Amino acid sequence: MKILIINGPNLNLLGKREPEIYGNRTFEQFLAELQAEFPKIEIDYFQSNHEGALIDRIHEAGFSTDGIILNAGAYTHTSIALADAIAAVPAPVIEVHISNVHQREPFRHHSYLSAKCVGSIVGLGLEGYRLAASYLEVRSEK
Ligand code: CA2
Repeated sequence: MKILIINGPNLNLLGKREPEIYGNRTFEQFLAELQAEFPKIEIDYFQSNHEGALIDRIHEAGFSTDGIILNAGAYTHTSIALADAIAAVPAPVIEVHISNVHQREPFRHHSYLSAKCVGSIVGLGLEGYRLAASYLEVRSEK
């Protein structure tokens, strides 16, 4: 079984800035833990600050993996193009947000992506990625 975690713009700064919102671990540290915890899943990781690069990766992984965990960062709230990419691929996509976007500014309350995703996990910190991986593992066994 193979999944891809995709992080969007500014998430390369995780663990380096704004720890009160996003925590103090880098994603690379967290990913190593996740890979150890799910030995049956090949977990790949991609981060980009560029919308087109995110779309290209969704197209690739959407036809070659058992699922995508996507935190599209601020593109969540702006990108019809990303929503179209999610809708165009057969792999299930789980939307994850580290912070509780509904407790933040009103412009973060709407996601163009949610309706195209299998489900969304928000506000549970990095734990959201773990829960999404667990869901995809259970789903692939059905
Ligand atoms: O809560 C999330 O996961 C977000 O997707 C994070 C985005 C934000 O625009 C979304 O509304 C919610 C921002 C990512 C910025 O990441 C940083 C991480 C560390 C330091 C600075 C920014």
